Amino acid sequence: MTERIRCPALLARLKTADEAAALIGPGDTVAMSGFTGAGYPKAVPGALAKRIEAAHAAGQPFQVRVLTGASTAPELDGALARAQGMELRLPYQSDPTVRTQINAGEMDYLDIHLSHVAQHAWFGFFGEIDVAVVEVAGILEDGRLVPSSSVGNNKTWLEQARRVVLEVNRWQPAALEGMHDIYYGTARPPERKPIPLLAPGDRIGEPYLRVDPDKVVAVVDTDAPDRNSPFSPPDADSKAIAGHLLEFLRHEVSRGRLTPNLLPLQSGVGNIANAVLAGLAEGGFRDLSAFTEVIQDGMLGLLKSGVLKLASATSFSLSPAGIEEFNAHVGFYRERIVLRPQEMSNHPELIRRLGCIAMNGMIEADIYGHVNSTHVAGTKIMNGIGGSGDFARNGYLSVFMSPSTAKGGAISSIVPMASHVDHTEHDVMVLVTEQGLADLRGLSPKQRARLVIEHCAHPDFRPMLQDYFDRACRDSAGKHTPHLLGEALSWHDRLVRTGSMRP
Ligand code: 0RQ
Repeated sequence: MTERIRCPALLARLKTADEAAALIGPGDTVAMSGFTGAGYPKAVPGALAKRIEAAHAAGQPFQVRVLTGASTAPELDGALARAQGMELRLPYQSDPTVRTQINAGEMDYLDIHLSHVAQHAWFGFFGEIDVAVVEVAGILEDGRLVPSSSVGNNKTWLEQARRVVLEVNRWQPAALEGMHDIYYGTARPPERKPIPLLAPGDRIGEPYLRVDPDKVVAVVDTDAPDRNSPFSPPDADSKAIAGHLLEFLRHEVSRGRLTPNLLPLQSGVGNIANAVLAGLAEGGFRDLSAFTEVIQDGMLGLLKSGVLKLASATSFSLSPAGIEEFNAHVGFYRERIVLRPQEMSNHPELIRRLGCIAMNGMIEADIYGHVNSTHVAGTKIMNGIGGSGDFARNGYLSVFMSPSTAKGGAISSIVPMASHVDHTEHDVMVLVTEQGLADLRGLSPKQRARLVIEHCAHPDFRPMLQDYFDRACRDSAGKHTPHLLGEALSWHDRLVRTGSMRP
């Protein structure tokens, strides 16, 4: 244990998870580490959930407000939600119990651009942060912290919280030490200066997190794995989507709009994103770079084969096989991977400067190119906007991808009017489904609609979309973005009433 906790003053604050959870009270705002199932605290949230359940059993109210980096795991989100312990949650989440409670109106949820979370905390928009619960991979003799498998908002949580609980997880590879780049040059407006990062692999900060040791009220020793679920192989639709996108990128290279090693890639998480990465591996590309949020198994493979020369992210979300691969070739990966705070990995200034190629999933797009990433039928949250807005608004290219139908063909992902808009027509450049790709750059709304219907819609829904568009062009009051307002959301209304968008 002293190997990981080398600071005597902090070693003296060693406590059990139950003792640490006892320092969190009803109504507290608790900021936790964790980003896409990596680097979240493994023990204190469960102990807190038990306390909350005991309080509820005794008829006492007990809920907390929970802030994180992004999604976590059943041990955190799942445990606290099952205990009815969260009054409010922010930002991105993907836990089924949390989702159910948000959609039942039992929990407040703030869905915020991931790059905004830290600064909104500095600006005081979330009120005071009572406690930070942060997983680290180790503590140095002088009290500085070796970050864990994700950085997320930890720098901000450690700075802003009144009390700090550290979980030191011996399971995290010791070799993580030195891979992080924590930039301490951020300031509030009007004192802000340019961020001196000019290439995806630049190191502009320091490898450790700072914490005021006087604020640390507990140090908890853990030895538990990240969520690290294995990936399923890409299905036919994902492969088709990846194929269209790769053909488009090759076309852009042939037109001289991209160089053969493209521009820094940002890739979302999930099945389609994995298929795109797998496609890049087979597509003849070399010496690419990634400026993204999450490093998944696929990226390790690309680094190893030389397709990618380096990757910058905020989180390291690997399967058990990925962890094994990383540990076996630590020396190689350490030189090619940088993990940063999410306000840097997702920073609009950096994404714009580097000219990222942003590739993200969507729930639906409408014929004019507005994209809904978050809400089923306009009212039910799926996960959240995550970093898709940070990258789509500021990237050199913004691509959104989805199969053209969902739920066995009952739902069309291309609709007359998006039932919720996360990315407006002004931020969306390319739409891809397994049917094809629509390059919307430089087109007016009506030109975009023709292309989206023809290239992206499923053949079962294409005639209905064409009919809607034709009648809207004829009967709409305004002819710039023609709509039939009484009918525009009728597909979603039908879905809610009958379970299908089909007539
Ligand atoms: O539901 O699992 O119950 O079957 O949505 O859909 O097709 O597997 O695709 O995993 O890429 O997720 C937009 C949700 C797509 C994701 C979204 C249902 C579908 C299925 C998943 P089931 P797929 P994906 C980087 C960037 C926002 C955040 C983001 C997302 C489930 O990409 O959360 O981009 N994006 N972050 O059945 C009803 C539709 C539907 C639908 C799909 N039109 N209507 N249900 N589904 N389309 C990462 C971070 O920021 C951390």
